[in-house]
Amino acid sequence: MNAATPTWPAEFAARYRDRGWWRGETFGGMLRERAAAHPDRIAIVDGDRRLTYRDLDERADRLAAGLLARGIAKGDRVVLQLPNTAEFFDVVFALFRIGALPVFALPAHRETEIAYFCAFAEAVAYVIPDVHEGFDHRELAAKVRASTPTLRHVLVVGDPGEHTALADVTAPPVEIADPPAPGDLAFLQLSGGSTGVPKLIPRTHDDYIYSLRGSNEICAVDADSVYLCALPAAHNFPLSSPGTLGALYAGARVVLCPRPSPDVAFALIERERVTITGIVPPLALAWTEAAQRGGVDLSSLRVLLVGGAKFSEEAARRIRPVFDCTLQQVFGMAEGLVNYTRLDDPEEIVVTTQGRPISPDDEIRIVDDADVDLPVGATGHLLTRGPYTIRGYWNAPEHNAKSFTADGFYRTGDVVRAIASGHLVVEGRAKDQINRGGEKVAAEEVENHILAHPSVHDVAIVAVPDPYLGERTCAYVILREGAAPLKPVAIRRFVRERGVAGYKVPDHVEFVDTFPYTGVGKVSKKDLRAAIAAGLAGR
Ligand code: OOB
Repeated sequence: MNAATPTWPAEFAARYRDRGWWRGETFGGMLRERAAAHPDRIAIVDGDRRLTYRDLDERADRLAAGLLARGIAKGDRVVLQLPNTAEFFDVVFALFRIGALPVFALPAHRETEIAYFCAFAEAVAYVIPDVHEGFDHRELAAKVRASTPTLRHVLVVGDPGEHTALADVTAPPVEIADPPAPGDLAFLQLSGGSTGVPKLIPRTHDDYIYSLRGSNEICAVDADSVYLCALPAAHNFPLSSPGTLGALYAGARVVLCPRPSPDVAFALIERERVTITGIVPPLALAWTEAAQRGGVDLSSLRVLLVGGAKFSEEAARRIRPVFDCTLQQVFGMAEGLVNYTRLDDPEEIVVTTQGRPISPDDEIRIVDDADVDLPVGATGHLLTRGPYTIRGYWNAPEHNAKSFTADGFYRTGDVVRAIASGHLVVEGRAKDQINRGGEKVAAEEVENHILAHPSVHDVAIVAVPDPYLGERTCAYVILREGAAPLKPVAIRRFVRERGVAGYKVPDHVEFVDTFPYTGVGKVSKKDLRAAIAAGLAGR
């Protein structure tokens, strides 16, 4: 890492090693070891395809050799935008072996986001499906390639069109001259963000593998587990909590679910005897309703993890009776800290809290607006530091100065309280972000898109409560003087046509004459939210 990307100070790194959290493992080595220990066990199930640990190991080796032959080298960034398919793991492990860094884009991202990731990360390659959910990623890739000088390769799973087929990149395995060390970066994850553009989260082999090991222990994942990857594989929750990588670390089986709807997911749970999976609260609601209708055998399921957004107590109470399995609430963040309720926690704790940290070395501070620590039980801002929480974003010194304290605590932007047992209850959020059922929308990012509309004078994006998603987005728009009236759909279309992920398009648009302003002349989102709740914003 370089000066612009802070890492753990030497004394912290030494402590995390001494205590056995960082054990000097790498992802490349981990797969090699599992493949040697049980080559014929199934690692990945993707539809009718079943890859053993030996298969996955060999595929990673051949692809690593092919990528090296094309000049992709240690430290290079590769934007990865693949759905839940076996190739996702081929590419990830091939890059891990080389020490090139995947940048984990989501399938929903579109041209604006992808062009930004490629440019900001100075990516040398972009890996895509041909067509996914009706969207042709090859066209998008052609545009991004034309505008990104560093981008030398577009690799396509399926029909490559004008680009290169991933299947043609393989080569006979070679010895990797300079493999990554355990303390090196493994990948860049995306931040949910609250700023104009997403930030990149640098995670190392050592720190991430520790979070997997800790998660496996807490969720009782072992070699006999079967993990269903129902959420987009690139997201931190299904990747590591305990997720697909946790399952592979344990030598368990990963079943890839192309879509998380109950019909698709339940059929796979039944067919593959899935024991554990992780979903966001809106899906938990849909799954609970569907499970109550019966007709499928979900008896193999032992643990249902729910997180990414606040899970209501009422919905949480229904999980055990309906699924006859244990609920684990997960409150995590791609920046690091992950909290789980424990398998042996009393039901009251499981349904009313969002869990406690993985590590005894996770430091938690709950502070007021002036960074003063509050007494236990008081609600305040959550700050955290620990063996798998980053000390800074990738190449973002200005953000880092705001997002981290001088002594390295990450400002999560979450407002929480702790109970005596150390379990945290998420009470709200101080960051300017909307949590749309686990999908994070940075208000400023969408506001900037809307401000580009020639008729728009000002805009504020706020969350409005929603029974299903928890929150939806509402754009309050002030038009320029003299501008012709617009319909909400015109704003929504405008945002979509700027090439952003669909979940960022505002759910509602309201035209108003003025905003409530704070004392210093900033739009008061607090007042705006209150006005929405009272049904009379700006009118
Ligand atoms: C997970 O990661 P991100 O990076 O997409 O989002 C993190 C943010 C948190 O700071 C918090 O605001 C919110 O998502 N959040 C929750 C929550 N879990 C996450 N808010 C309330 N209750 C929860 N249970 O979302 C993520 C990463 C790893 C595991 C699970 C979730």
